[in-house]
This record gives sequence, structure tokens and C-alpha cells, in this order.
Amino acid sequence: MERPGSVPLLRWLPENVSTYGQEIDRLFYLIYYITGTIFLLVAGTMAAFLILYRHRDGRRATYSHGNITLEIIWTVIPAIILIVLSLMSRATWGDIKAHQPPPDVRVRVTAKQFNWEILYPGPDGQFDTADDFQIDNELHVPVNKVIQVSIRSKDVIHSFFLPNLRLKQDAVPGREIAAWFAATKPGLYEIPCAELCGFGHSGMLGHLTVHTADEYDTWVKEQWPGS
Ligand SMILES: [Cu+2]
Repeated sequence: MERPGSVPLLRWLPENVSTYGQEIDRLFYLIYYITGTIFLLVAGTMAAFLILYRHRDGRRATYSHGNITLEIIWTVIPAIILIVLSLMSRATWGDIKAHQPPPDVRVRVTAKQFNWEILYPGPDGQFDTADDFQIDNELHVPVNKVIQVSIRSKDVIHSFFLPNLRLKQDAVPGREIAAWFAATKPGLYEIPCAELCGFGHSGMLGHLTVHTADEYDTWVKEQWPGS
């Protein structure tokens, strides 16, 4: 969703409803603006040179053997930018990935060609017990709660992607990978597969429903009437 008064080319990510989305977006836009500016400078300079140094009668080409000072400058400056960006990315990555907060809700997501199997542990909170409940492509969570997702795959590599939550994690056969998010706004969001996984890849789409606390309680009661 577009913010009022924003220029689409400058801010085009989908609406952020993730608690850690701002940190990701800040980094994304910083890198985007730096590379965008440099792209425009390089393309502009190239276009200017094409015009300035086009063929003209009576003008001979001159040979240049390079300029060491210039080369040092345009190597050192990008190197510094790269190091600063790496350190910033590392700090953000560490904040989000290394410090998973204690989960309020746990689900297991198993990717397969071409569906997301969403497994809820049920009232006992344990997976692989009788009260487990599985639905394809439908993830229901409460708003403002920490959701822990254990991601698996049954066949090939898929990628569990919640664009609005700024979460993307590969699902790798033979591994169980933990990810987490907390949504700040109720609504319906998409769960596309972000890794080309076969002929049905483009149709591999689930939906995340973020409920208010009351709505979520109602949904839980519908799935587990006895609880
Ligand atoms: Cu897939």
C-alpha cells in the first residue's frame, strides 16, 4: 500500500506490518538509494561522454594510460560503503535472527510441490499429537503476538515469503529452520513461494490472516471445540 504523498519510484515496498520491518526497510532503502544514485551518475556520465566525444571531422583520438589517483579513489570509496553496509546489515540480522523472542504461538510450515502445509499443535502445544490440526495454505495468527514458524520441505527447496512481514526463509529438505514474526495490523496477506520449485511454482500461494485477539480466540474455538 502506498503512503500518502509518496513517490512510487522512491518507496515501493508493500505495506510493512512487521515489528522489525522498519529496520529492514531502512537498510533496503539506504542500499537502493546509494546504488540508484550511482547508477544514474554512471549512466549520465556515459551518455554525456557519448555526445561530447562523438566523431568529428579533423579531431583525432588521444590515448590515456589511466589515472592511478582516480582509480584509488573509486576503489576505496565503494569499499568503505560496502564495509559500512555490511556492518549495518550484520547488526540488523543479529537483532532479528539471533534473538528470537519467546513464542506466543507456534506453527510448523511444510512446503511441498505446490502447497504450504500449515500444522497447528493444538491446545496441548505439542506437535505430532492427536489434537494437531493441518490446513493447506492458510496461516491464522493473532495480532501483536510472537509467532514462531518451523519451516520444512518435503521435496525441493522452496522459500517461505511474507512480504508484508519482511520475512523470507528458504525451506530446505532435511532441515527444520526456525523463523519468527509479529504482525502489527490485522488483515489478509499473501504467502508466495519465493524459490522457483517446479512447474506449479507461480501458483504456490498461501494466505496469512492476522486476527484481532477476539477473532483469533473465536477461530481457535472453531478448530478445537472442546478446548
Ligand atoms: Cu515452492
